[in-house]
Amino acid sequence: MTVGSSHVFRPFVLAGVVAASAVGLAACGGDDGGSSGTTLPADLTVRAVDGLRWDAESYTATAGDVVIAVENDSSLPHNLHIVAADGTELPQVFDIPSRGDVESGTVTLSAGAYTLICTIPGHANMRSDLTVS
Ligand SMILES: [Cu+2]
Repeated sequence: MTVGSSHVFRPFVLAGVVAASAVGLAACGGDDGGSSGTTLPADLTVRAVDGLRWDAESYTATAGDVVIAVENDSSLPHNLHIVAADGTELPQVFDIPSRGDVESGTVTLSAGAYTLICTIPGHANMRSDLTVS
């Protein structure tokens, strides 16, 4: 019986020392509790008011990192979505479920025209312009 020449070589490659696991945890914690302060250091404040509307029909901001504070000064829950002129919706969404809620965050905006909307059913009237320059 002839066994074929099936020499299996398993070359061991001694690759240097495996680097120890250096896992860097980047923890970003930045939730501010409901501080009862009134004035937030925001570049742009958008307020939902009774009558299913934002407190202004148009807003302006300066291109770059824009700190936006969204306040609920109405009796209904709202959210704020930012839609660019080409219809693209920015990933940041501000939820303000009840009166007195304020949610703030930083959004990087380039110059252009945007629309601020609330996507809650029946709130289609909540549309305001945001001009970034
Ligand atoms: Cu709404």
